[in-house]
Amino acid sequence: MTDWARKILSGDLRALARAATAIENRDPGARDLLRDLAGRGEDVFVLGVTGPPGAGKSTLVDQLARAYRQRGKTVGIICVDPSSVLSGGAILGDRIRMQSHHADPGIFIRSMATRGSHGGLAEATADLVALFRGAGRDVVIVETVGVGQAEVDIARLASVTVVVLVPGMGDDVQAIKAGILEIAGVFVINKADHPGVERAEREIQAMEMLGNRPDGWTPPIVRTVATEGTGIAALLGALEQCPRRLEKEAARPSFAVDHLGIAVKSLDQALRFYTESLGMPLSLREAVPHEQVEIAMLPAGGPRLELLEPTQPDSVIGRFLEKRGEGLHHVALRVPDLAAAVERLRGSGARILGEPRKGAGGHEYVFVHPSSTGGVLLELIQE
Ligand SMILES: Nc1nc2c(ncn2[C@@H]2O[C@H](COP(=O)(O)OP(=O)(O)OP(=O)(O)O)[C@@H](O)[C@H]2O)c(=O)[nH]1
Ligand SMILES: [Mg+2]
Repeated sequence: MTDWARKILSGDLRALARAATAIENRDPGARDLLRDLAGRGEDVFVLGVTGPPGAGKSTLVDQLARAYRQRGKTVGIICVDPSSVLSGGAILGDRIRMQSHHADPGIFIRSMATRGSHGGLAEATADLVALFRGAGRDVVIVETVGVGQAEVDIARLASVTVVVLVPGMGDDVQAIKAGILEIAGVFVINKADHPGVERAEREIQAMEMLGNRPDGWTPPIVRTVATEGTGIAALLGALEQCPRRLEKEAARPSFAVDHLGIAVKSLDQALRFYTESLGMPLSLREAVPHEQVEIAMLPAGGPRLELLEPTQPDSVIGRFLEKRGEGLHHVALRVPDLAAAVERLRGSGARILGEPRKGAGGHEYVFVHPSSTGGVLLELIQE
């Protein structure tokens, strides 16, 4: 273990601050550190707070941090601003807040604006959460403006996600995409001192009625006036009732084998072996015209076997069969962030074959040449 990691584990705040900066700057040294800290703090409560710009998220996070401190818990706060231009307002506001907590080592705040791709930001956020977990913060709060992918990213990191809305949004509530319903553990109507609270509540309820969550949870709706601290206790209570995403699934999406691709001369013949003789189930059989193959998918405990038969002799798979005969053609890995992975691999001189493409299921994929991977054609996939 590095000295750096040891210092962080012993509660050294300067070492923690240095690590946070290294993560934000994508300093390669942070990689080793994160490896040392990996798997620590699995029971740390990670609270996601998302919602439209100016809804009062930062003010609310401030109040929550205060409340957790009163209960003797240490807090780490990460404010993510995914707008491409550094929006002075939010970050400046957060800076001022940082100063107001300056005297309390029990609260550690970091603000991040976009650097480079959005994917990079999501990755840095996940790394910061891992850092704060490792550093033994009792609660980690991640604030992000709810725009597009950002709120989905936050939900993936968080044990529970709070969606902050405000009265008077009218049709905007409908405009908030249905996805928000799936990630919300609790809805907050902040600025409950403004008119239109009942209406906003009815609109959220109507949305909840239409939605159909796989886990059957109906997020409670809590009214707050963050500037006055009203409703914070109720919110803490609601958070305790809320089902938590287990650390195992909430952890940053990790690498996983998606499938093994096996080139065969005849799907029918191969399926006779895999399904009829061996007894494996078949989940999908379809033609993929742009790859000039017909494929069959066989679930195998998470990963799948993909059998590929060429529809043209001069296709990629056809030529592979001619040169090498039947056999393992590629290994497909699911990666947390395809764009970031491609960027990193290109930077390190790996041979990426073309640009990421969209597959039929909406996933994106790209191939890496065997000369870079240790002799196996590697397909990288992101859902
Ligand atoms: N009246 C009223 N104003 C509030 C309340 N909560 C926050 N505000 C004010 O709303 C403004 C925005 O608050 P922030 O906490 O910065 O909102 P935010 O959602 O973090 O904003 P961004 O991070 O820029 O998206 C500030 O002027 C707050 O003082 C509330 O409950 N009632
Ligand atoms: Mg804010």
